[in-house]
Amino acid sequence: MAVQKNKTLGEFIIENQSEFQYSSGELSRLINSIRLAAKVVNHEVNKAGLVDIIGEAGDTNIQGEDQQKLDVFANDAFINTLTNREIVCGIASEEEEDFITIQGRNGQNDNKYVVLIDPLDGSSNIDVNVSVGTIFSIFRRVTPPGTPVSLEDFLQPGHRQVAAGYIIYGTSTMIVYSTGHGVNGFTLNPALGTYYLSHPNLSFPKTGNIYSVNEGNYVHFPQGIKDYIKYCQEEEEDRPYTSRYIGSLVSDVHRNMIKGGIYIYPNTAKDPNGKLRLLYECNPMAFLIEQAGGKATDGFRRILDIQPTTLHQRTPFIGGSASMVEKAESFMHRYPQRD
Ligand code: AHM
Ligand code: MG
Repeated sequence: MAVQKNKTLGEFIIENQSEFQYSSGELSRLINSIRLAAKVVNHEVNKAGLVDIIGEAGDTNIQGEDQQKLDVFANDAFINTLTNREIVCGIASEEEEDFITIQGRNGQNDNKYVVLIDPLDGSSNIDVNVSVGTIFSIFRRVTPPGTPVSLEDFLQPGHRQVAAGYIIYGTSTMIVYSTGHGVNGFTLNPALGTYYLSHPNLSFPKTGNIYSVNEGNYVHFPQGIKDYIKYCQEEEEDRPYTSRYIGSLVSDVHRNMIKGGIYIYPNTAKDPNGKLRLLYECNPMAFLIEQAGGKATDGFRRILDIQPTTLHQRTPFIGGSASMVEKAESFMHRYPQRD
């Protein structure tokens, strides 16, 4: 892959600002803020292994400050950064029951964008030193600027996203995002604290040989998914496929985007709508997957066309290389659609 040497995320944002549909610099500043908050969170996530030395969440640290759980820390870091800079008019987070309205200093907020965020996805992986991520989704508000945001600003179908992305805190820390003009990935040089364009124009291979699903739940899966998993395991020219499941949506999708593969989190008997959240997990990942040439569905509907009805609603999710997702859908369609 020919990568233009040394292009930083900051330079990239400035150079590509004119691509944004309503270019006023606001979206650029917003992505810049996310980049900064991600550095703060990255620093903290990197210290997670020292928890026995510097103390558990709930303890008091050496400076007399209370230790926070990392997902709470990440939530505060993103919310504080976006709030202090008055860069958005509202935020919804996996960690907050209700959306947050951001007041401007003069009591009025003229910003156009709302952000929906999962500050630390896959946080159960932290204790065992496995990659975690942050996922974000950005919409233009539908209510008039200057008025307080309302629920309808957040309950927009995913195809209206103006930008979405994730941060992966892995062997390297990366920001991968899209403003609707393809997907680009930037890797953090921790020595300099600078993100460099490392993965320009990321695109999902049309097909692949990796399937990612928590097979421990197999007995509870819909019959269509069970049949598709059997198909993945059959001995054929290009099969059986390889099974890879990290249990961290960002990491599993990131790997599949580079290598080609499918990620599945279906509905189960226990969780009739699956586990993943539509607004700050599935929508932004589906936006990125589509921008990278892949597909994302709930088995019957395009994820980005689902009209949300509640902030924390869940949805089954199948996303990845287009031809693999189409194949999985074809198995789902052999059985009646769930309600
Ligand atoms: P979380 O938001 O509580 O971290 O849950 C979301 C995560 C995804 O990152 C991951 O793909 C999935 O849950 C794993 O769930 P499971 O352990 O049921 O396979
Ligand atoms: Mg999550």
